[in-house]
Amino acid sequence: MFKNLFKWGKKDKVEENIDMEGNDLNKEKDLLEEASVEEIEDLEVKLTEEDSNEKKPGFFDKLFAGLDKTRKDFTDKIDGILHSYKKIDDELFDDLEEILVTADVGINTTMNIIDNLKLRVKEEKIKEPQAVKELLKQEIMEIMNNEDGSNQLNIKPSPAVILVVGVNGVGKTTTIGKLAYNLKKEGNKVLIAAGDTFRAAAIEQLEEWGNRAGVDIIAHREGADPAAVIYDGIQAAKARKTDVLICDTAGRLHNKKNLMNELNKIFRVVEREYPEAKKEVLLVLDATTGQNAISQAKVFKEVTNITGVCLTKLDGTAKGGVVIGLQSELSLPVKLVGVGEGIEDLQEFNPRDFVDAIFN
Ligand SMILES: Nc1nc2c(ncn2[C@@H]2O[C@H](COP(=O)(O)OP(=O)(O)OP(=O)(O)O)[C@@H](O)[C@H]2O)c(=O)[nH]1
Ligand SMILES: [Mg+2]
Repeated sequence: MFKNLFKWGKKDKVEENIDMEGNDLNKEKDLLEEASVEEIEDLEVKLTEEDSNEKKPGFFDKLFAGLDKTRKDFTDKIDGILHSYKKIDDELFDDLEEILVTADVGINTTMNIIDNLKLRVKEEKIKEPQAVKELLKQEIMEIMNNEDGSNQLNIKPSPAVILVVGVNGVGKTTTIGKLAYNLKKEGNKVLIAAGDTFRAAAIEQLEEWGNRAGVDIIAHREGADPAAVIYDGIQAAKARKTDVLICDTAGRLHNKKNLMNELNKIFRVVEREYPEAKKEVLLVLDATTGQNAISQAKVFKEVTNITGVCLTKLDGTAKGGVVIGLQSELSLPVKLVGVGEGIEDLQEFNPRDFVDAIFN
């Protein structure tokens, strides 16, 4: 079942073996091969069962505030354009098209939206430029519509395992901390596996988040085999009857062979050791990178079966339109959005709320 999720056959498309910072990853490959998955070394289990008393602000308020820049760049511009026209003509549609493209909606999606708009304006005999705004909102809503509930994490019934993947610095570790916190608050028993063993600092950062969220971490030392960490995480999750095991992974450049080998090995361990668990492969993307996030998603989609996306840093960007492109152009459901650096700044994604927030 799980093995079908991953298209191993395509991994040989990625050939280089140097990471983003130019490090030779063959070194780590050797390390990976030395350590067998069954080897349990330096198992470090930290128990922290503190509960956080922090108050959770309203869901929509946070999303609304987080999307402030996107809304300004997007809706304010649309309002400006629509106000400047006395009648609906091709030029108006060209201007709208430009706004959508610069908001990182994606060319194909933009074309679809504009074509549908033109059709509706004609069919419904709409004359007033301002009326186009509501139509545009409806079209965007339509294009993002996922009524099958695929925007929700597929983690019920428990147990579940969430593998968090993505390139350097997109916000994987931060997202894991926030997600662990949210899931725990919802009454789940949560465990985190520190699968990014590339840097000692990565393990420490995750431990810090684990402390904040009041969730235990399974970690090995720096340089250990990530698959062995995940193996231990699974054994601990089983022993403790954990509902959700969240696994961090190293974030070196996505199109490098060694990273794919590493993910491959992790996936095999999960498949073999935890067949009964629901699986999510969550790709974390940084919204501020706009079309680059879309490119990363395409590459990851080629080598693994991504089941959902977490789009981070929506608070710091006007590129929130990238959500629309991901959902419609790549058919990748956005499941979570990061709207700040705090522990409460991760939200479940709901297309309707999103469109409401950017069209407010
Ligand atoms: N403003 C904002 N910052 C975020 C968000 N999510 C993550 N960050 C910040 O992004 C930076 C990188 O986050 P990490 O979680 O370390 O990213 P990573 O993907 O684990 O990075 P590597 O482990 O180096 O691959 C940190 O400074 C985070 O605080 C978000 O939703 N909003
Ligand atoms: Mg990290």
